This record gives sequence, C-alpha cells and structure tokens, in this order.
Amino acid sequence: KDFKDFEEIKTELVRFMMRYKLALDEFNKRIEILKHEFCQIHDYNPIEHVKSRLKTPESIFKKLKRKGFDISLSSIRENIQDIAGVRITCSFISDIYELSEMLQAQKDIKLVACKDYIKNPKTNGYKSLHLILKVPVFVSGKREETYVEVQIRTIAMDFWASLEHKIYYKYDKDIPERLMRELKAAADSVAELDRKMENIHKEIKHLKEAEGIDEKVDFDD
Ligand code: 0O2
Repeated sequence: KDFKDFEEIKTELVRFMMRYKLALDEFNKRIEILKHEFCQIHDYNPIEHVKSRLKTPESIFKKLKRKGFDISLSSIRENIQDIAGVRITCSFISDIYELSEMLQAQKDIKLVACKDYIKNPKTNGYKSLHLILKVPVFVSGKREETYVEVQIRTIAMDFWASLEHKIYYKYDKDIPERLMRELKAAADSVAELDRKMENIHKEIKHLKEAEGIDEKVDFDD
C-alpha cells in the first residue's frame, strides 16, 4: 500500500512540476522572438545570456515554511510564484526596461508584480528588475496560467549578485557593519561602470545615426 501511495504522490508531483517546465519552455521561445524583434529595431542583440531554473522541492518546502503557508500542492500553486525562474542578462540598463516593456506588451502574458530593485536597490546594494508574470501553458489540452519569475539585470549587476550570493546571501546571521559597507561600495562601483557603458553606448549610437551607418547584426557577438 505504501508503495502505491508513493507512486501516486510521485505521479502527482511530476505532473505538477511539468506545468512549470512547460511555462519555462514557452517563455524561452518568447525571449528568442523578442531578441530578434529588438535586433530589427536597434541593430544589436541586447541579451548577453538567459538562464532558467526550476525551484527544487526542498527550496519550495523551505519557502512555504518560512512564509507560514500550508504544505499542499494548491498552496504551492497559489503562494510560490518563483518555481519557474528566468534570469536575463542584458548589455545596458536601458535594454532592461525596453525588454520588460516588450514582455508586458505580449497580449497573453499578464504582469502580476514588478519589483524594481534598480530604481530602489536593496540595502546591501542588490540591483535587478524582478517581474512576476503569468504565462499560459496547455496541459492535457487545458489552458493553465502559470507563474514565471523573471529577473532582468546587466552583466555588471549579475557579476555583483553572483558573487554576493556565493559569499553572503544565504548567510543567516547579521553581516558585520564594515563588510556590509564594503559590499555596498562594491555595488556602487558596479553601478558606476554600468552608467559609463550606457553613456558610451548612447554617444556611439548618436554618432552612427549622424553618419548614417547601417550595422549588420551577428547573434554571436
Ligand atoms: P535563488 O537561490 O536565487 O533561487 P523571498 O523569495 O521571500 O526571499 P521575494 O519577495 O519572494 O523574496 O522575492 P524577491 O525579493 O523578488 O527576490 C527573490 C530572488 O531574487 C532570490 O531568489 C534571488 O535570486 C534574488 N535576490 C533577492 N535579493 C538578493 C540579494 O540580496 N542578493 C542576491 N545575490 N540575490 C538576491 P531565492 O529563491 O531567494 O534564491
């Protein structure tokens, strides 16, 4: 009997997670199309890389406990909005906002929430644009709106966040004040670099426009 129960739970879980996997696949296709659209408009590829992941059952369970939600599939479906996660690394800050607009302009994608940690960075210096979207997926012929969390950031923001994640993010004690200041200072340097690159990019764009240069896009660049 135990084995039968286990098999039933396993089948249910696999089906449950499949929905999020389908949402990721669907979303990644959209990104690929948007990349081409963007290239048509601006003559360059704004996306450096795209990474997607499914939250592990352990991590889902921990989040349910931490936030005090029920432990059930329906509770997970309603309360955990980052089971399907996509991180898009862009070249310039302006690309982040343009890409976000393009995503939100898709008729069947719904914006559930937007957290702009670029305009309002976290106290440690973390910057990124977070969108919670609902993406339609078809499971056994039935349309199901599924949450996808999208984090959009520049290469510089990603560099900082990746290293900070390694060093501190899941460190559950208070970080000493001095190290907190150093971390914030590193985030400020990274932001300064982003501003500089954005300005150079804009100036070159204006120069090109003035000279009427037509650029050829190479997706591997
Ligand atoms: P992982 O391992 O990347 O999946 P909560 O999820 O409750 O902490 P909330 O409000 O649901 O918070 O989400 P929020 O604030 O939008 O941020 C969640 C995700 O953003 C995290 O996912 C991280 O990926 C990233 N993030 C947020 N703050 C920081 C930070 O200070 N440093 C770094 N490096 N990343 C951050 P997970 O699931 O916590 O982690």
